[in-house]
Amino acid sequence: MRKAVYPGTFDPITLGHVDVIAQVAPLFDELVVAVLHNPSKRPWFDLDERLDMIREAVLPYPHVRVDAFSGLLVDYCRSSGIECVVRGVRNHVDLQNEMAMAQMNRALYADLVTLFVPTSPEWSFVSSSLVKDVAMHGGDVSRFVTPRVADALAARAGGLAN
Ligand code: COD
Repeated sequence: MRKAVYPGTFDPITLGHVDVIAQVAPLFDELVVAVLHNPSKRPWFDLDERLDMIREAVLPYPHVRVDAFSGLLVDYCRSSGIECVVRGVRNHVDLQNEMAMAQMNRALYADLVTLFVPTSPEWSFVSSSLVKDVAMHGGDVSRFVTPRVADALAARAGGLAN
């Protein structure tokens, strides 16, 4: 069985993330979107909210499963029988950071391969941080996230402003 993991913070999932999932899902029997559970990072959305938003966004992709992990990604991969990590790349800055992570992960787990997926150009400027910033200032983020995530961002931004 060909399995891969697409790990991330997904705070929240954007259409850039969904684009990576759409490109890669057909290549594997199972693609696990794995959300890092790390409360010390103080995410906008708690783990369950992020998992629910991802589950809804990946409904069109039948081989995609959503999971959470904590600790080292390599330990999650070992215990799940996964030997391929998918990462999205938007530009040369991403590539530089991703190279270091891929090589560190490989140093920790020699069987692990990282697959870099270039984003489609329309999403190359989209990030979870920027959509939160736009939402925080009352901007329209509906082109960059699913309707459910747009609603959640507006609600959270409103709550933070009060
Ligand atoms: N288009 C395409 N790809 C995108 C876009 C976009 N618009 N936006 C983001 N992406 C890609 C990112 O480049 C990344 O590949 C992925 O989507 C997820 O992005 P984020 O921002 O949600 O997640 P990250 O980068 O914060 O995730 C980092 C991990 C959680 C994977 C990492 O910190 C980790 O593995 N932590 C566990 C501890 C560990 O093992 N540490 C050692 C690492 S070497």
